[in-house]
Amino acid sequence: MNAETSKNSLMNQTEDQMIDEIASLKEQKRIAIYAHYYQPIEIQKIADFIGDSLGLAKIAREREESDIIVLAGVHFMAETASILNQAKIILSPNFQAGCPLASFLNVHIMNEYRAHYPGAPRLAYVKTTAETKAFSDVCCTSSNAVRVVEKAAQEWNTDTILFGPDKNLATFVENRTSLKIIKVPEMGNCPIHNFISMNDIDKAKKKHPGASLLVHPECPVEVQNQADFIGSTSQMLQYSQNNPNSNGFIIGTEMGLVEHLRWKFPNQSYYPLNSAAVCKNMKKIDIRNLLAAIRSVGTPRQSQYEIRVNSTQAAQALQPLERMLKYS
Ligand code: CIZ
Repeated sequence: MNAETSKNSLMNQTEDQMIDEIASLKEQKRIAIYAHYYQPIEIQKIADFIGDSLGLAKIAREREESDIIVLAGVHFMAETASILNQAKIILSPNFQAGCPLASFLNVHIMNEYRAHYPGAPRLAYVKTTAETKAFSDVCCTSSNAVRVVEKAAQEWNTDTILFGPDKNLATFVENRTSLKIIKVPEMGNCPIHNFISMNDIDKAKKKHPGASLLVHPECPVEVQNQADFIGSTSQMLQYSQNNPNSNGFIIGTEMGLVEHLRWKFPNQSYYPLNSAAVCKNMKKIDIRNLLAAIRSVGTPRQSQYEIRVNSTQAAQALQPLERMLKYS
């Protein structure tokens, strides 16, 4: 099927037909679909694995059954999967799915801060480009940031850490350690989480009295301070399973996680802290472009969907990721 025929046939198919075709093609071509918790729920429902970025990258490393992975998530997630799985083919259904937070930090900015704090380790949150990771000493995710920072401080024998790019996660870490956390840059933030406000908490608590408030550490610190629990997506999921509350849970993160929890745990009640917390980049992946990526496998069009971090950069970026895995 050439590109034009493929496009035309996609335009004429219903969503159910496309989902059936995805299911049969991924069997035939031995392709695995990995989806982040922030993906549209219809993508999560057809995925082989759902998780946070690190969880997905680790599964890709452990699983042998497929050498081709379609990563339904934003660009840095596909890059991370490529760094950790150089022998596998990683496809992204939409190269336009970027991450505004990752754009806050680059090698030039890191270098400027480094000049002021030459002995401090450079810590890159997982929401960074492969290039930034390659220029860092250690990576972290929102679930292991505190532990990783403490271990890095010990290894570098310093009390100062260069931490980028999320200022709210940096404050979260700073408040839980006695270390000096330098935000690189000062104002880096995820617009979806940073937009969640105290007003949202007032409204949600009035509407759902008695519900537990779970928020992501990328939310502003005043919002974090009101929470019953602060954690990453997978930690929020775990918390709600370990601490059932008949009055439900108010979830302070991107809407995809709320939809995931409602789907997987229908006996509990989950309410968004702000239902406008929708990452438009995550939602750039849809059934149509996912099918187009899967159809491309084994054709000349496959290269249009491939994300491959080159081997030199991957080897450099692997070190901070491996260091994180060792620390956490
Ligand atoms: O690590 C991830 O996937 C992100 C970006 C957030 C989270 O809490 O899972």
